[in-house]
Amino acid sequence: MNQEPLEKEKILEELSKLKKQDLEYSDGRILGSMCTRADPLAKEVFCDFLDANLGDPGLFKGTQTLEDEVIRDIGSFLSLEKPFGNVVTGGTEANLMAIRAARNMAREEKGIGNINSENGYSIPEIIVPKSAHFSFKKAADLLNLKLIEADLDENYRVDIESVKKNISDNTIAIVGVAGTTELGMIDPIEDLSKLAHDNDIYFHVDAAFGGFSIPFLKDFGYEMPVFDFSLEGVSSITVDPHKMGLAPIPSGGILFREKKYLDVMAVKSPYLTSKEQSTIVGTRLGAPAAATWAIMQYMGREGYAKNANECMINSEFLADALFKEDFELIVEPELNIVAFTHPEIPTDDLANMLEEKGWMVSVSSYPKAIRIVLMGHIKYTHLIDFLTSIREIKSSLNIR
Ligand code: 0PR
Repeated sequence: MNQEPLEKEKILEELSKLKKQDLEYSDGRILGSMCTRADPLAKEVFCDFLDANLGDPGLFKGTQTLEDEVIRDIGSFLSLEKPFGNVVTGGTEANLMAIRAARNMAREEKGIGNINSENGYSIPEIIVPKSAHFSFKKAADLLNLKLIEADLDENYRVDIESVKKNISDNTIAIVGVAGTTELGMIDPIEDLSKLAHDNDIYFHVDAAFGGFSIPFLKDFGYEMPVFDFSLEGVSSITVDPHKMGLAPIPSGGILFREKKYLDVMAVKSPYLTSKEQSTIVGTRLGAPAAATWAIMQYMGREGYAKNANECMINSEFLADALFKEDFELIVEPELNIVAFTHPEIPTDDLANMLEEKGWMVSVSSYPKAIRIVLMGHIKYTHLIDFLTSIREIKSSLNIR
């Protein structure tokens, strides 16, 4: 730490040097991220709300209204007129809140996880697809739950029979994913919802990635399965503005069907302007809610539909082009993620060769494949350049 205060110019100069080491979304080289470039309007609004604290909402009533309106507006495209929930830091916190609500609800209503003189203590269980995001591992660890991973079918969607088989007296929640992290697949949410409802089990849908595209792709005639609150078994949905919602980081969304899910995890906050708090975070920045509100107004349903459609068109183009270059697609892209392997090139080697050429791809774990997330910052011209690199790699390995 410097002893003497530094001058502003010197500080900014140092910052700019380090920022130059960061990649820019607009270069089109970030191919494995679900986040994207923040819109200038969102950046401006974000800075304007940098000292608003939603942890003490009575002091920031305007910002609280913005958060409420964001949640209400997200509910409007997820078939829920009056949702309850929060703008949080991202999908991890949203999933954690959902599982915490489920855990507390099951404890309160069914006594699951209570110490009981007859049965002793049984650990509450959650059933998630094997493809679920690792945030559920954190949730299970933090909340002291047993995590059960259900098998996937041949298209990497959860196998409903495997979920059914794993239900026990200690099941406190079932999770389905609408837009899996690695492949962008949509689980059979309708079947899961029915299964959960019939068994009186909390059902959470993780639509962190798909939530801001599936509803809008329907407007363009894409056939998309139902995944939202119109299904009576769905208790909560994660949907992240900082992914396909184009909001700046950090902005996650958690929506609950009923207020009781917030109430069951509320703790008293007697000396604050709100007397109870259900969020995990205490002092809570208002800027993400305000910036998300602004970008949602700015995009409108039409803007989101156009963005989602363009991402899908690019995904289909890339998938097609790779297929013609003899790559194997893991699945037909259901959302804007393309995952592929080459029969003659080990996947890690291919990822390294692409990185040497400046392409930041990611490698999926199940199955192992190169995984490209086609966010809006990736344009057609970037894909043409990418395919040129792919051909160069093939020819350097004498593959036709
Ligand atoms: N649920 C799903 C379905 C997700 O894909 C993710 C994250 C989460 C929850 C957790 O969300 P937060 O990371 O917002 O807490 N999916 C991406 C992933 O882990 C996030 C990401 C974004 C990773 C940008 C890398 C990156 O450059 O792959």
